[in-house]
Amino acid sequence: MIWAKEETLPRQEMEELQFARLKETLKRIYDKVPAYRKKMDAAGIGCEDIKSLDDLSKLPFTVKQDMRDNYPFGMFTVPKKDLIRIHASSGTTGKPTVVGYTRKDMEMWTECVSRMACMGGATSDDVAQISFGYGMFTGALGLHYGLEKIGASVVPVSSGNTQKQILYMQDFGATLLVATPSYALHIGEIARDLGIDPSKDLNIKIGLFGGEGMTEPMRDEMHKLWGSDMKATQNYGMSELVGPGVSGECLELCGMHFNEDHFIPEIINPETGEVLAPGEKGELVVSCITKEALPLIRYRTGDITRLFYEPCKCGRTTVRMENISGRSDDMLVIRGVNVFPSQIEEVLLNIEEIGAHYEILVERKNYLDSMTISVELADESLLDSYAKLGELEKKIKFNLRTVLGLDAMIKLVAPRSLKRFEGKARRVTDLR
Ligand code: DLL
Repeated sequence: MIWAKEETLPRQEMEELQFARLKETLKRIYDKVPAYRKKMDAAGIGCEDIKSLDDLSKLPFTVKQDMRDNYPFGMFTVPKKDLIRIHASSGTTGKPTVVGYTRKDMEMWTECVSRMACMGGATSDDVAQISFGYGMFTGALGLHYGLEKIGASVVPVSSGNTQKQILYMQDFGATLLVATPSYALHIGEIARDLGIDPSKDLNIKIGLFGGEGMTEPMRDEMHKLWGSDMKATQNYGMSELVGPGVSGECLELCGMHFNEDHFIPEIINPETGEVLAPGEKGELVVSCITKEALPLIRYRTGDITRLFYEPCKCGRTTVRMENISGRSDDMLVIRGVNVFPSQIEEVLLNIEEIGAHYEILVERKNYLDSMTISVELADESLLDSYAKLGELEKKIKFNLRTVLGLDAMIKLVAPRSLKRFEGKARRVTDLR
């Protein structure tokens, strides 16, 4: 089901709408946010210089550091009393990034999430178990409101306490699961431990996943565990932009549809800042054109992807974004070779004998970078055969070398011995 008519607008109409909204937002930011005014003045650009959507590229970027420098509310265009919700995301370093919503922002956010839920196959008949952590993370409350709006029955179970999650799932007859892909796999594993086969004994038919990437081999793992008929879709968002609801996959599974009437995407070369042509891969930059409290313009997400403008078979005309292949800042440079953890995941998960969990450790030994990847065996019985383990290790090394052009040390470990995550998985430790 297509939730909103804006998802099917002809391109010209969409662009006219975007331009009108951009102009209005820009003027408001220039008037209300001193940090923005300073940036635009320094770039020698005024609101009147933006005469078409093509001129968007003349505007300066906004970056995470701007949010930190103006912590907590300095980038907001409304007084604090107009906010009805505040969230924050904590990075690994520095101050948290604070985001806020007016009542109108909450309506827009809810609308965007309702769209993505419908794209993923949700309807008012679904019983939706939300296994994102409730709290300052935007994932849980974002999905909560969007799913309620379409009339689904929401079960706000939050993350953790996995056995109880499974009990609720069974007893309430949950049909839809919201989680990070890594947590969804973990819930499935625990269910199996309890003698419950998720694909037969549970009734989850829809997985709305997001908050972290799900490579295609990981989606295959999801199907193996939860059933081949599960509709497992990817959903993208970022708290600075709104939270979940920026883009989501439809059931054609050919990229995530951007809610373009609210967010304008661009792809840039992360080194030069130059805007790239449709189809080219680079860093996603997003302008919020309908937000009241925190309408960031040309925000550098750090996420690497590409955009496709051809209309989709599902009937939506909105631009589609390829699965994120990494972040410009989680790129590992190992002995001069650029490596994204998602590339490693693709290689590993395509090897049948190993499971969906892995850990990457990067160290510097005697001035040389070294990478050790711990990989779980899918089946315990392999542990008994020294020869087979040796062969498997060779195969993993060979496949990694072919794709990455890099040698890695491989540690094969017993099934279920690596750490599991209830939220976003943290698989890389860089000790350099
Ligand atoms: O993760 C918002 C969200 C919640 C989206 C739930 C979808 C579902 P943050 O915590 O601010 O917001 O983290 C944003 O997470 O820049 C990406 O690097 C990563 N990310 C989010 N969704 C995906 C995805 C939420 N589907 C950061 N694929 C982003 C890959 C994703 N990466």
